[in-house]
Amino acid sequence: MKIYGDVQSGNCLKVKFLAEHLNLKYEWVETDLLNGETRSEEFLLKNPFGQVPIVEFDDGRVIAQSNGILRFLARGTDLLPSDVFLQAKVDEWLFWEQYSHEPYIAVSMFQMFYLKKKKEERELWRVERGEKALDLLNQHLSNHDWLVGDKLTIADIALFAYTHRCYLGGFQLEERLSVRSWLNRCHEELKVNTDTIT
Ligand SMILES: N[C@@H](CCC(=O)N[C@@H](CS)C(=O)NCC(=O)O)C(=O)O
Repeated sequence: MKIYGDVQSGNCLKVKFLAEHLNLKYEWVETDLLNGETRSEEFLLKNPFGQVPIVEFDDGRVIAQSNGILRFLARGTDLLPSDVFLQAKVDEWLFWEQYSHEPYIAVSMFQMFYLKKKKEERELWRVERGEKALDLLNQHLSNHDWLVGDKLTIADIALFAYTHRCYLGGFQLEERLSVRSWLNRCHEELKVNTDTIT
């Protein structure tokens, strides 16, 4: 299988972390966002949404949308519980991540990291919502080790991806101790380079 992605993008890193954790064989195809590679005619044939990540299987079939890819690749493993209620709890976090976390944290990161804006040039309304998302995460993790159940799931992987590098979007975790401890637990499980923790 091929994973098309940009190594700086949390949405793409989710898929990389999962593939490595499950020891899946894959070829990484680095795709340059800023040079419009996701909007080329050739790429749009694979994914009309014009975005990474995508996975392309040997038979040419393609799946887009990071959290949908996680769900597909994690099926049958502990990372996606077989219990349907727990699966729905995982989905709660996956949908929340895309609607209430990623648009604020990831887009602030995009503005600072890719567009080289200063911290004070971020959009205030977006920053406020990002801060709220991190507070909510901290609150939940103050009495849970993992987002769902008692072990790592794709909910943790999805939320870990942007949270562990949120400092790149000007967010801080110093006082969010429960998030920090959870990030360390995720790091231990995923063996991600720890120098990215704030
Ligand atoms: N909801 C999508 C979002 C994907 C997304 O926003 N991808 C960005 C990189 S993080 C992208 O490919 N941007 C390039 C573009 O829109 O042209 C997912 O979770 O996969």
